[in-house]
Order: sequence, then structure tokens, then C-alpha cells
Amino acid sequence: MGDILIHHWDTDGICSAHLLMKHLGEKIRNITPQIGNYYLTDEEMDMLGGFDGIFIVDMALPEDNIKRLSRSSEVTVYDHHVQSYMDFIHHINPVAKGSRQEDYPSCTWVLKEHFKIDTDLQVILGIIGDNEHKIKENRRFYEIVMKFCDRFSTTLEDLVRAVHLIDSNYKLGKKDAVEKIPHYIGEMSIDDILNCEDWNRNLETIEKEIERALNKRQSVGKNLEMIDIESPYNVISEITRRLAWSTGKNAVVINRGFFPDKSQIYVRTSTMDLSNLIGKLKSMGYNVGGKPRVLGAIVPKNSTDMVVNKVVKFLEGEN
Ligand SMILES: [Mn+2]
Repeated sequence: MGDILIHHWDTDGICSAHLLMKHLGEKIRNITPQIGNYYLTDEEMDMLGGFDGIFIVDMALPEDNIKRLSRSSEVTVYDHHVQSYMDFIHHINPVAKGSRQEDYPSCTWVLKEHFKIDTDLQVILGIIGDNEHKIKENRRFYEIVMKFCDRFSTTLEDLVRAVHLIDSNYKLGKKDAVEKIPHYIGEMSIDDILNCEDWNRNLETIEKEIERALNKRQSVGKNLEMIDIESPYNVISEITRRLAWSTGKNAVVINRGFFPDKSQIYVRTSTMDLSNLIGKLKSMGYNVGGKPRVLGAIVPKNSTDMVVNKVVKFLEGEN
């Protein structure tokens, strides 16, 4: 039944999908998982079972998803996320083989190295997509980005804005739009992206939604700010970031409106280590991920208040 390509819904995923399609030189069907899900649903798994070859880019799906797919299809993964090396598929992920994450700031860079692609706009957008201004802290890649800016008379500011425009599609939950972009992003210049009317309209919608959410903030104790919303948009990480950065306090945001049956919970702190909390919620069986200072969880709607209570207690230092 031919091949199919699965990619992450963000700029790095979209640009990686474009680069792989271009390299394969064939029209290949592409999909992104249900936006917000870092795994494949049963329906998605069933649909994929019919394909001979499955390519996955910039998406660290659970190993049991991959294992199941590999029983009926030839699976190839290109990625740069931290994950275990999988010897039962074609696994092209230098980080899984021990390379440092800083040396692979995007999946587009993995593809660039693997296929010896030029450092073109899509490769750079992948890097800026995953790192934004933080790329300044990565000396080697900041130089690569600056060289690109010189050569194409653009700026880091413009590249970051281009990334926000591309990412506006997934933030508004526009799965179809996301899946179309890999087919034409290769023909867009940086100015085409910056001037795209649809995407600029998207950004305005998102901006209004974020402001509306920030107006609902509530102080809990002296060092915690909380926002509890019901938004159909995937904007929780941006709201949490702005809440934390504007107040300097621990921030907890709950969105009960993005998934029909689940809530999103997002936590950001500048003073605590959330690793234990992440581990604890994982051991309770919840879908949780994060880094020492950021936590994201997707929990069934009827467990939301209970999980939020645990988070708040943790942040108040009672645990
Ligand atoms: Mn990525």
C-alpha cells in the first residue's frame, strides 16, 4: 500500500517532513498524530498497519507503538529526542546513540547530516523552532544561524517570528493545515512566511486568547499563580511561560477545553526541581513529561482537581 510519513506538528517536524519528502523524491502521504498526543491512538495504529514503509520524523512515540508498527511495516525513525536506541527498526537518532543533545538542536539537523543537505531555510527553521532565542547559548549553532542570516539578509528576530507563524497552525488545532505545509514550505522564502495572511491572522487569535487567559490569574499563597481555563486552543505552554516570567512566581495552568475527555496541566518554576513530582505522577499512571523546571501532564477530566492538588501541595513544599 506504499509508504507514509508521520511527523511532529511543530516547525521542526514540518520542516523535517519536507526535507525527507524532498530527499525521497516521491509524493508520499503524510500525517501528524492528533495534535497534543505524543502517542498514536488505536484508530491511527489500525490505519497505519496497512502501509509497507512508515517514516517517522521528530516524534518520540512510545516504544510499544513503534514495536507494533514494526510487525507489519518497515519502520524508519529520524529523531533527536532523548530516547533508547531501537535495534528492531531503522533508527537514525544520534542522541539515542550517545551524542550530545546540543549537537543536534533539531531533527532537521539530523536529516541534514544524514542526507548531506545544504544548510537551507528549512534546516534553519527547524533549529529556531526548537530553540528560539536560546540558540544563542549554543555557540556552534548560533554561528551557523548568524551565517545564514548574513547570507540571506535576515535576522534572528524574523526567524523566530516565522516559527511563531508556522506554529500558529498547531496552536489553533488546525491538523489539516499542518499536514499540508510540508508540501509547499520548500517554495516559501522567509518573506513569504512573514507575510502569510492566514498565519498572521492565526497569531492575532492566539494573542487574544493568551491575554484573556492571563486576565484570569489567581494568586494562591505568596509564591504561586494559577490560571484555570477552558480553551479549545493548544496555548498552555505559552500562557504558563508568560505567567511565570511576568510574576517571577511558580505557575500552574490548567486547560480543560483542548481535549474532549482530558485536561492539560502545565507547571513552571524557577526555584524548585520538579523531577520528583514528574516521577511521582508517572508512577501513578498519568501521561506526564518535562524537565527539572517544567512539567506538562494530560490527565482524565475527573482526575484533574486531584492532580492539581498534588501539584500545589508539592509547590508549597509539603511534599
Ligand atoms: Mn524537534
